[in-house]
Amino acid sequence: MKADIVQDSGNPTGHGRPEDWPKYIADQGWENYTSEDHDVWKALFERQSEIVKGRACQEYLDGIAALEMDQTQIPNFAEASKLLKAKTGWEVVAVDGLIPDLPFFQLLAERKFPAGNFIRKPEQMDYIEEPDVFHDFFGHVPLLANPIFADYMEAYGKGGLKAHQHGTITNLARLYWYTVEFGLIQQEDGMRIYGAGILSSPGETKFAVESDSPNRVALDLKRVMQTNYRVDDFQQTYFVIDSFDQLFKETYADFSKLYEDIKADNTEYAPDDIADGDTVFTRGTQAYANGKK
Ligand code: HBI
Ligand code: FE
Repeated sequence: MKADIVQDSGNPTGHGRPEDWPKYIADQGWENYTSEDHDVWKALFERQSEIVKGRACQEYLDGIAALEMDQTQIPNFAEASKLLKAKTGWEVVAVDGLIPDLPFFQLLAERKFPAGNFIRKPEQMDYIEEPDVFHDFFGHVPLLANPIFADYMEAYGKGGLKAHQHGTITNLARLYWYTVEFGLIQQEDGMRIYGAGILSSPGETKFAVESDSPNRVALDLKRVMQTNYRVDDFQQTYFVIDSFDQLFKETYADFSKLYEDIKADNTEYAPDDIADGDTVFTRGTQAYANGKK
């Protein structure tokens, strides 16, 4: 049952071997950050660490504490990686911005998380399109200190290399979107957030758990892989897991059969659809116009 995640990391379909790919890992250039850059980090960190209280899942908050994240300056990836590596074997490497899918998957498969080395400008405090160091580090890195989530991310990277061979990266990318970026988790205390796209956005952090507008639906692998998503606004549907154990178990499998089913089925859901068979936590009113998050 683990073929998807452990097989060949090379890919024979025209992209060559990973070792021949251009090197996307960049210098963080930590000493080049200006005091304005560090001030942006500090302002974002102060604001968002208040907002995530009571809204982020416990594992995420534990990660923030475990990594001893510095509120006052942009983290140094090499330093932070020492603590992270000791916990789960993950490290944070710097990239200049978005990198192509295959090297992205390859890095995850090697337990290297690519984080943007730049930070947004003061006028972009609420929204930025490209993943910067605040999104990547504040949003993604804390959960990499959780052993189960750490395994999930590695498995996702390996699954990505495999999906490339099936021509199903679009489907697998939706899984990443609706879990790693925009996932919710039902915990004892209530509905909580684990998705980094939410946790790095002050507006969406409140919206995702408090608004009546979006749908909240139990995660189903095939359903998620058939669902389009919005990149220009808050999500209209969030998918909810029970636990990281559940997430890992559902996805630590050979997706070959699932991909065949999805191709045969040819169903696509819109971002605001409720599908037959959905386990619905809350059905949204969808009557909102947020503008950009
Ligand atoms: N590159 N730096 C960076 N960060 C991402 O989150 C990222 C990427 N390249 C591709 C990508 N994400 C997605 O297309 C994959 O989830 C499919
Ligand atoms: Fe992200």
